[in-house]
Amino acid sequence: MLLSGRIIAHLDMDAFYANAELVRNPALKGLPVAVGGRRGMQPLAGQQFPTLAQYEGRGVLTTANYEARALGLHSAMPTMKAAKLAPHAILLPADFDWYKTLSRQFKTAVRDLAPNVEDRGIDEIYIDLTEETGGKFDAAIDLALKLKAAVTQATGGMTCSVGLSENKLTSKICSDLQKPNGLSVVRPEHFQDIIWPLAVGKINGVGPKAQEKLNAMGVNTIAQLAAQPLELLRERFGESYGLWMHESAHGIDRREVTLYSEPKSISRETTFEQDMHVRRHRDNLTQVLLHLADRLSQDLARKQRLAKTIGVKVRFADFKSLTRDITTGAVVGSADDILQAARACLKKIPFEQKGAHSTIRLLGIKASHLISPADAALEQAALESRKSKGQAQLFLDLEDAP
Ligand code: TTP
Ligand code: MG
Ligand code: MG
Repeated sequence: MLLSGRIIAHLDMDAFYANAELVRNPALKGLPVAVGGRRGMQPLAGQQFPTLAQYEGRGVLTTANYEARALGLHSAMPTMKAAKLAPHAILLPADFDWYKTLSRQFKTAVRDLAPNVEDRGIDEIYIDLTEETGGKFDAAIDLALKLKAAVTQATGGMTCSVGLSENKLTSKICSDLQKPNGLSVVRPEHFQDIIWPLAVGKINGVGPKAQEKLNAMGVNTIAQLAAQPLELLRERFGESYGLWMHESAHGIDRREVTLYSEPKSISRETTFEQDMHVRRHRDNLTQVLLHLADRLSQDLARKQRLAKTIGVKVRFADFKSLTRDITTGAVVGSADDILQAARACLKKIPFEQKGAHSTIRLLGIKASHLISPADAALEQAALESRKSKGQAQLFLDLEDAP
């Protein structure tokens, strides 16, 4: 694995949900806009858009555009609190389908220019630019500017911010340094100048709890974290997390950009041509369940995964759906094991003798908490050694560091 000489970009869309609303409604341009309202909120007479002042309830904002942030609004802020700060700011309901459409569009535009993309959720990606740039930062800056322009073009005018460095960790920190519409570069020789003065919480993986604990130790900046003896960090935070913190503070991150995202779950389901009564059509349903378990087992085998959790879904005649799942404690992959787990789940569904909830129109099985057979074996071994030694720590790979 190449450790130095890589160039990795982190690209994150600016105020994503809010700017997505601006794309389809240019009249919002220049106005403070927050997303998180209730569907169906209407503008008051004489106004074009609903405002925060109209909101009552216990929701939180998903995001706010930069005009609204200037008024103090931000993601996860209780909407009522936001309404006190900026009653006249516009409040729109979230429309995830629209945001997903724009998400696909910006990712496709990037992949057309630089295909080594790792999907990190709705509004951000890592891109390995090493091949395209020969590991040269000047070339990477040129390419990053092209990527930014392509994203804006593909989304009808949305902007993004990009961080460029030798690894994911640093690029993730630095894409945030000049938002919105930023491009920030941290060459390895500038790591200490740019990154060390920042707060430890800027490291993706140092959450509020860890930050609090570090602050209590007198460690506020990344420079101060870097100055802590490794042994002390290991003692306070555990072997693997302590080592991870130490390396992070020194700009070491070996993670590669992974081009495909792991499926979180795999499921199979069938909608019946005619509704099935849970008693009268018991035999048919058993056949269907067998078939689904068999298909799911094959899907898992093809993806080389085992499941820790199996769930079932039923949709009743009145279209109400219910799911139940169980985590078996062992990993499952065979059709027999899946079937057995699915049956246990079905026992937890409150079927009725008569009426809408005695008849189903859909049956599905889902496998989740997926794990590779190799990792399953490792976990099993760790579990057994812990049992035998009593306290030995579960070995965590660096890749698993939060
Ligand atoms: P972020 O990239 O964290 O935020 P952002 O794109 O809104 O703003 P920034 O310019 O700082 O990147 O999150 C992307 C989207 O995810 C965001 O637009 C809305 C959603 N989101 C939530 O629903 N809840 C949250 O708490 C956060 C942080 C984001
Ligand atoms: Mg964003
Ligand atoms: Mg983001």
